[in-house]
Amino acid sequence: MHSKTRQEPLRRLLLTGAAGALGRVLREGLKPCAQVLRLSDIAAMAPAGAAEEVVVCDLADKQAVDRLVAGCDAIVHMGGVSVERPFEEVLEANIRGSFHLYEGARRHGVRRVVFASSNHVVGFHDTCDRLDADCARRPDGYYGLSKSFGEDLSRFYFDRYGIETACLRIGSAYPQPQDQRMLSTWMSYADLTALVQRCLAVEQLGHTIVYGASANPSAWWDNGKAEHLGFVPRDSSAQFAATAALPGFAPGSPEARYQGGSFVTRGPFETP
Ligand code: NAI
Ligand code: 15L
Repeated sequence: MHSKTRQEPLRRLLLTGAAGALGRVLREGLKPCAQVLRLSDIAAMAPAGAAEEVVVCDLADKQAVDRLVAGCDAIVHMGGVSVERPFEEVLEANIRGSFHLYEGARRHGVRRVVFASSNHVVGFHDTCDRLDADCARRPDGYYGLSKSFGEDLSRFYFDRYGIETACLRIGSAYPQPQDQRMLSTWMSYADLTALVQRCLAVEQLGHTIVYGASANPSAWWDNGKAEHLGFVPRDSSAQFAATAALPGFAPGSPEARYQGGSFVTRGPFETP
């Protein structure tokens, strides 16, 4: 049974990563959720439209993030390094960046965050495993570790300061699956948008971990412990299974064995 939803739109909602692939989708999809949408990224964004504010900001800059968060009621945090990269890059954008964001939320009275975590927090689980929100975390690289840190960070800020967070362990959010693995991990843009909207609207969010996937036949993840969100995916990868021959990993390879796919063998990026 999912909790009631609040009727009033937020006054000001901050969306980080607004220049990114998912940020550009949510820039449109979140318009009904707030009177003003504050859009931020380290990269240039399209000019502000009606009821929008555009702020270029490096998440690694604590003072800039503090100014960015001031005046916001909630945050959808999509910004940061979004693939497996050297630790130093991940440290600045994702680990320091999420710390700066939560410190800003604490200082400025933000009460809710929707945090873009990732399936790579559990990427070294076997593709035969079916996972729920309480499974052991098995990060599959520095990127997955940074998202695992974000999940712990947000839990701490909930337990200590009551700031609610939904951690979205997003699978593969693209217009359509790009390989066999994505028949299990795919999430449509419409389902992603609906999930973020639910996380903003429910009255009781607490600290929730939810897997971001459409209603795929070969799903690996169980959202039974996130039922209070009332999120019901409408799309499914089944529509793509029989079409073009989607590439797959070599049987028996680590990429085929583990849920993280190609991430499990990237790195270690040794610098001379
Ligand atoms: P993306 O790479 O297109 O967008 C990320 C944005 O963050 C970029 O526009 C980039 O400029 C910005 N950014 C990077 N470093 C920054 C910094 N130091 N300060 C401020 N902004 C910075 O990634 P995408 O695909 O849009 O993903 C959005 C979020 O969702 C990311 O956090 C990613 O880790 C997460 N995610 C995405 C999945 C997907 O299938 N697209 C799956 C799982 C998680
Ligand atoms: C992620 O976390 C990445 O941000 C995205 O680009 C995809 O690689 C996705 O995981 C995936 O596992 O397909």
